[in-house]
Amino acid sequence: MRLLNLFHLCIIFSNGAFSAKVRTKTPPMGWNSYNHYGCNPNETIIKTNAKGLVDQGLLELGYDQITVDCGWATSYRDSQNRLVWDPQKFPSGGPTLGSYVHGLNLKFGLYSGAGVKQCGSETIKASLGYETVDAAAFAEWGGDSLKYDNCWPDDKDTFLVLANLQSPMVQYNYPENDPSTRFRTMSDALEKVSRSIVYQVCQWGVGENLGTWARQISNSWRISNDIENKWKSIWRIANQVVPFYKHTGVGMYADMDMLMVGNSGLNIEEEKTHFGLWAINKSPLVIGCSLVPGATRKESITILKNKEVIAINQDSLGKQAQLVLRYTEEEYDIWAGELSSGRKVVAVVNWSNATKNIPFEPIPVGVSSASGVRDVYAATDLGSLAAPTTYNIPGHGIKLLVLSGISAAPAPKELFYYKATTASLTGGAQLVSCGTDCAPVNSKIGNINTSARASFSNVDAGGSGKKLVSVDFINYEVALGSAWADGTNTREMLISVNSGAAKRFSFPISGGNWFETGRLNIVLDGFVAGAKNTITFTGGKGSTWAPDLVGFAILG
Ligand SMILES: *[C@@H]1O[C@H](CO)[C@@H](O)[C@H](O)[C@H]1NC(C)=O
Ligand SMILES: *[C@@H]1O[C@H](CO)[C@@H](O)[C@H](O)[C@H]1NC(C)=O
Ligand SMILES: *[C@@H]1O[C@H](CO)[C@@H](O)[C@H](O)[C@H]1NC(C)=O
Ligand SMILES: CC(=O)N[C@H]1CO[C@H](CO)[C@@H](O)[C@@H]1O
Repeated sequence: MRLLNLFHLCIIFSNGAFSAKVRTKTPPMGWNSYNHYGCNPNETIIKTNAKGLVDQGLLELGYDQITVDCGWATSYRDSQNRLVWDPQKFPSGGPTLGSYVHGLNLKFGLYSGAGVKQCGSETIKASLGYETVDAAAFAEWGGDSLKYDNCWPDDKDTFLVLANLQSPMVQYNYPENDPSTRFRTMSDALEKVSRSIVYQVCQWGVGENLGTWARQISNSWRISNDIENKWKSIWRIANQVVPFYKHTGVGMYADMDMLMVGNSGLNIEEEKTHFGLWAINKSPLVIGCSLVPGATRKESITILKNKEVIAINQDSLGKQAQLVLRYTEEEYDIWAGELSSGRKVVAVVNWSNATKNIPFEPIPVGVSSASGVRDVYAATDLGSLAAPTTYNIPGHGIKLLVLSGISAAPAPKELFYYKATTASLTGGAQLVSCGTDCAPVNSKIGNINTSARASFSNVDAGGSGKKLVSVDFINYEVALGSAWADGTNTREMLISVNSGAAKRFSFPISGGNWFETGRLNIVLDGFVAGAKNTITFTGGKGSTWAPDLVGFAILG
């Protein structure tokens, strides 16, 4: 026992003192019952999908985990206090199903939650208070991973319904410790069993600083409310994952939720964009459609089987991509990330619903030239790249490129920085002091809306015309409850140079709370030479707030 602990310590330290044990070097891949079958899995469903996964050649591509999501257990525990597989839905029992899954060379994924009951049920038991006995059972049943959900965080149902008028099943305002004790308790219990069980936290990003605590106790962690089978979910989750590059790495990944590819809510271009964004951000790739042969359209299966996209996701560096540049009115983003062997992945995302010619410059992604440019979805080599170019991208489509033979471009220099503290404010806009937070200024301007402005005068842009500007902002509008309706996690700001036409920008989530700064790179035009410019920031949308503003840098 003592030896085992020392061994664990070594592993922990070799990956940094504040990281979870690496149980999966690359993002987990597999299939999960929830997106297609809801909280209603059964033995037939799991077996036919497991077999379908193997028969359609998905196992050999890396999809090696089959997870039975919510709904598998009963409303009672057995005489040893263990969870019980529902005998109606799983007549052969869980361990036998585990053997079947293992017999197909697949891993057996289990599901429970850090609450009294499972999601989607008024009665089915989850693991809160029974972590030790449940972890032991998961190991004994041959479990290889555990998705650990966040429903019914306590049993004060009636009280909560009366007091807060919210569903006791899903409590977005449930007070979470930092790190969350409920999720750490299961992590500790899994450490003590003799089986390596990949721990997949599904806490939805309730509370603050998820990336900071979740990476210490788990191998992946859900960053947001559930994906819906709709295009708007892709935009929401892409905006939510942006700051997590600070926390992800080998063995610890931000989970953008299970894939909707193949569930018919997205068209083929949208499915490619969805799969591509999940891949570059190193999200687990967990198939959520039916893999019963013939049940899902062939084009969707082809997307899921794209070896080159999978290779980007499974790259040995485990590095999440970053949002490099955003053009909101032109409706596109440039994302980029590092891959092994000095390569880079670049994604140009067309958020508009029309086909567009979208300009792409290599310098902002840190490339002065690349001798190899692979258009991943077209499976075509585009030759080399050393100058700005243009890509024709379908509506809601993605241009996914892998650049190799790269000669790096030096990062653009920060010529001037303008702090929130130097702005003149109108309307309700207010300077807020943040102590040591709101880097690098330690203050921010809040309450910016369409009737409030922050203006910076005597701005030197290092020359006239178009400039690359990095806006330091704070947005922690995580849109948990509102995600189901039209709620958005982005905040809009209008920015104008020298009283020219204002441009609108959508700001993503910036960090883990209302005091962690994020940086969005944008291009502004209309500057004049010398310290003679005025830049004005104001709200971009009706009665909603703009992001808080920390400052901005002019790059050159
Ligand atoms: C599993 O679910 C499917 C689809 O709902 C149903 O046809 C089948 O009878 C169920 N099997 C069991 C064992 O419950
Ligand atoms: C594209 O978006 C515009 C504006 O949001 C909308 O009016 C139009 O109906 C959409 N077209 C398609 C083909 O979805
Ligand atoms: C902007 O915010 C202020 C409070 O700071 C509020 O009084 C005003 O009504 C808001 N404007 C709009 C258009 O919502
Ligand atoms: C950056 C950008 O243009 N964002 C738009 C992307 O698409 C979604 C939905 O399709 C819009 O809501 C955003 O405004």
